Amino acid sequence: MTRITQYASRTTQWLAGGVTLALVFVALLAPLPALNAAPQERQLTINASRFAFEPGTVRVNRGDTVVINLESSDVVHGLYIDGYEIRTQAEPGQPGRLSFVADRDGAFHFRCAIPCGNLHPFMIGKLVVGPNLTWLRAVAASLLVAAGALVAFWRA
Ligand SMILES: [Cu+2]
Repeated sequence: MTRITQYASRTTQWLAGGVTLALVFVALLAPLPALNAAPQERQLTINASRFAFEPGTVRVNRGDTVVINLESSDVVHGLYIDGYEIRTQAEPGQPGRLSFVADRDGAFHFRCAIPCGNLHPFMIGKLVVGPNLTWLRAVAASLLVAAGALVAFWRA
């Protein structure tokens, strides 16, 4: 090996190492919309009153087991989740409960399932099921580290 190819090979090695490290940092530090690691049980309380749900939007990670406690503060309300086709209902003092695994990505409307007044059709909330980004990032970081190690080994 001439001195120049030796130099070139060492430079490539440093570059590969640097790029790998940078990618690992990007994978780990990019802004996280949700800080939850593995799929977990999420207990959510949603309050229903004419003619809204509070909170109106709930976010979970795909794979989470979601338990919704529905409370009503005025009349009988229902909660039906589009796409998951499940429902519960509640009246004051008698909360409803719903449990499911959020196994589908996307945004799903949930709506009141029991006529509760003139604005009942507009009583709608949103369930957002996102990918488990923390988990994906951990996997990506591990793969990159493994790839970096392989490159270093192959170059040595
Ligand atoms: Cu209603």
